[in-house]
This record gives sequence, structure tokens and C-alpha cells, in this order.
Amino acid sequence: SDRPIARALLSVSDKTGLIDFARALSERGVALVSTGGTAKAIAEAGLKVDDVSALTGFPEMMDGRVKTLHPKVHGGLLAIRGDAGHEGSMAEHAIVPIDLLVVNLYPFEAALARKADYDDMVENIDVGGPAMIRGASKNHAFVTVVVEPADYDAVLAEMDANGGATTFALRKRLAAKAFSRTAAYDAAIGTWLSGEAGDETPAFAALGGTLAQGLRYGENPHQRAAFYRTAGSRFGVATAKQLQGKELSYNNINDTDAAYELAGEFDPAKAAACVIVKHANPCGVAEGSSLVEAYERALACDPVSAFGGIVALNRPLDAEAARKIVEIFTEVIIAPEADEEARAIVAAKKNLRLLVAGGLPDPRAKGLAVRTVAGGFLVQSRDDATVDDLELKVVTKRTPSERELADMRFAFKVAKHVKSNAIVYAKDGATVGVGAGQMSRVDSARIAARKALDAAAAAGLSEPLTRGSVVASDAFFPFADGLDAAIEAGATAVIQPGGSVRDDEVIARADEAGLAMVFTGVRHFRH
Ligand code: 93A
Repeated sequence: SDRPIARALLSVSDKTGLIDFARALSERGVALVSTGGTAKAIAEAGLKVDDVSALTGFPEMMDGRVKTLHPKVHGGLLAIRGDAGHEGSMAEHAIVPIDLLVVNLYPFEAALARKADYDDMVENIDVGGPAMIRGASKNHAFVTVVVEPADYDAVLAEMDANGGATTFALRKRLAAKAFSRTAAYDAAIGTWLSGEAGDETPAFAALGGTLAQGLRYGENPHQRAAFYRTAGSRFGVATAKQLQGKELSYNNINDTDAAYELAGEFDPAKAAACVIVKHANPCGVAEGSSLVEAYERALACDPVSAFGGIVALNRPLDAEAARKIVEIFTEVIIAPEADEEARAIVAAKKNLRLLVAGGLPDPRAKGLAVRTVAGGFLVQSRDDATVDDLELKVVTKRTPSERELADMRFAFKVAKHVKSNAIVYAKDGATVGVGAGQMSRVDSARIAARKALDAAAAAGLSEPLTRGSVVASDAFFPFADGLDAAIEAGATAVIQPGGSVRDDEVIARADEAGLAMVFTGVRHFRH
């Protein structure tokens, strides 16, 4: 069971709230041990505190570089309580348990912000603090670790509610925060020193990952770049094995990721699926009874853009599909696997990169999506919503047919992976027009329809391929004009999130034109 906190070690650079916290601990019978400056501040407030040098039997030395780096400190933090061996070592070496560690680190980030000189920066690298934080955090089964004043009250509140002890739940949460803190701290140091050393590569790693591949350059030749793999990767481009072809470029990897993530939306047990991507947007997506059929239908959507594209498949590459794909210039093929015959066919194209990922990406998997902004970064959970899990609400007089419903689901899956504003026309499990990345939704709708006209002309058809199609929109139509473009193109059904203040207008327009429309209630912005 949780043991009452009997001894706390406090060592803080930021002394905000320190005295109140130390007093509160003291009042609860907790013995206080502290490093130089912290002990001085506590003693000056009239509280009883022991110097850490009394505990270690060593003076703080080397300008404070060595003050807590001692087995009496680390043993007290790391010992497993109740373990005969550990307790024996404690007894033998007169090590006392430390139940609460309160540390905030040398202000390295603040020194960075005030552009401190090199030596000052180096002196602001805390070593003993992170070591204690990591020890206490590892031993969170017994030890409470606090790395910022904002958590002082939570500790006191739990102590009061639990006879002087904290709960395992709080200790675990605080330990998680503590490891994140030391990681961010070291990342800041690594980034600064990388800049000083004139090589950003270690700084990239400091973002959290292991180097998967050095890259010749980034999005453009004057940018440096590298590819990192993060722990616990799902199946995807980072886990893929390149069987052949030229070295992957930064843009290849980015596009391959876009393509394969979309391929993962389609259950291989239900149908074969093929995605063709250019500049991180799908220019053709289709299902089929075989991969080759899926590929040919995907290609038909926009054969001009597909040139030099990335092809992603949801089933192992077979010979028939491989033979067809190599007919036009393709940068990358990615699939869960590739059979021997398919590999041999692709091998005839020396430059063509063939990647096998070992499995399909799981669209429902949890994960983080990160992007940088000037001076910081944005983090969000990945878009793990899939239309298969959503309840579709019919909002028009007409209910969609089964065929329309299937196409709407298909189109909405594709729209999720198209840069906003996204408009996707689909028919019989294949895209027939994709409008991506426009600043107005109506432009995306028009562009998608025009591309469908081009594809029809190229195929020698008199009718645009959007006739009798369904249309998906990644976000609601703010005005009825976006719908007008779809009606004009010949769409018969619409899938969209809904939620516009003008939904009534949009629904009325759909009813007028005899369209069926469903709302998903979920938006798929992608920027
Ligand atoms: O120079 S250190 O890396 N060496 C140490 O052994 C050590 N132990 C604690 N820095 C060390 N600390 C840090 O000192 C703490 O992380 C805290 O930021 C600071 C508190 O020092 P003082 O109590 O003297 O103000």
C-alpha cells in the first residue's frame, strides 16, 4: 500500500512557491533535505532543513557541478521498498529512503532565450537534477517526483486525503511528466549544441526518433533533411523495406506516406484497392476485384497527373498488377508484400522503388501528428476517424441507394486524405474527379468536375465521368454554390459533415435537384 511521505529532497532553481510548499511538508512531519541555495532559502524562512552534504558526507564541489551525484541520494531514490536485497544495501551503507523529490532544473532554456554566451550555456546544463528526476521517476512505484511548482498543491491534496501518502495514479502521472521534461530539456541542449557545431542532424534526432535514413536534401535541394523512425511505429512508410530502385527522396517519402495511409483505409478482405498520389494528394483511387483492375480504374481518373506518381496497394503486389504498373513512369510502389514474380517484373525497371511494408496502416490507430510553426510546433492526435464507424444521417427527402451509399463511404475515405478544401467525385468504387487544396470549396468542386471532363475527353467519352457519381466534401458547404457545381457535374448524392449555419439552404438545393445527401457529423480537414 502507499507509504506516507517521510523525507523529501528539494533542489530547485525556480524557487516559486518553494517556501509555502516546504512549510506545508514540514507541518505534515516530512523531513526536508536540500541543496545549497534551496536549503538557504528554506532555512531563512525559519524551517528546519538538512543540507544534502550532511546526507552524503561530501561537500558540494566544483562550483556545484557535483552536489547530489552520490549513492546516498540515488540509493535513497532508487531502492525498492520492501525488497530484502535493496533494504539490506540501504542498511549496510546507511542509505535513507527519499520519498518525495522536488526538482526543477538549471534554467537552460532561459539562458538560451537571453542569448547567453557559450560558457554560460554550458554551465546551465543540469546533470544532477535530471539524474535524480530519472531515478525518482523510474521508482514511481514508491517515490513521488515533482518537476514544476504547479504540481505542489496536487501532492499536498493527496497527502491530506491519504494519511500522508500519494496514490500510485498521481505518482505515475508525475513520473510521465518528469520524463517528458528531461527529454525536452535534453532536446533543447542538443538543438543548441547542434547549431553551435554546424550540423542540424543531431537536433532532428532530439525531436524523438532514430535515424532511418539520411536524405540527400529536403523538399528543395538547398534544404537539409533526414528520415527518422519513432518508437512503436505502425505499419507504414517508416517500417517499409525498400527492395529495389533509386534512393528515396524527402518528397518520395512524404508522398508514399500519403498514398499508403489512404490505401490502409480499404479492407483488403473486401476488395483490392489502389491509390495513386502526386504531391501528397491522391489523383486516382479505386477498388477492384483484382489489383490490376483497381490500378487501371485509379489511373483512368487522372492519367496525366498519375505520370511520375506513387502507387500504393492494399494487397501484396502480384505479377499482373506489376506488369501493368511498370508500363508508365512511376516513382514508387508500396504494398504490404510483393510476390516473387512481381518482384522480378519490377526488377526490369532499375530506378523504380519498390517498398514492402509488412502490413497495412491501421486508420483507427492512435498517434500524434506534429508540424512546426515559427518558434514552436503544433501537436494533435492523428485523424483516426473512419466513415465506416460513423452513423450517416440522411437529410434530404430522397434516401440514397445502396450503390450511392457505398460510393459515398468510398469518396469520404478519399476526401479524408485530400488537402483541404477537398471535393471528391466517385462512382462504382473509383474516384472520377478530385479537387484539392483550393482556398474556396466551390473552386475545388469546379476543378474536380473539370478534371473529370478532361479524363472523359482523353478516354474518348462524350459524357463527363461525374454523371451519376456521388460527391464527398471534407467539410460542410458554407453556401449552396458548392453544391451547384456538383449538381452541374451530374452528381446524384452528397456526403459531407454538415454543420453550416446555411445547412437548410444547402439541403433545400439538394432536394430541389433530387439529390440524396447524408451528414457524417465528422470533419476531415487536412492542411
Ligand atoms: O551541477 S549539477 O548538475 N550537479 C548536481 O549534482 C546537482 N544536483 C542538483 N546540478 C545539480 N542540481 C541542480 O541544482 C538542481 O536541478 C537545481 O536546479 C539546482 C538547485 O541548486 P540550489 O539548491 O543550490 O539553488
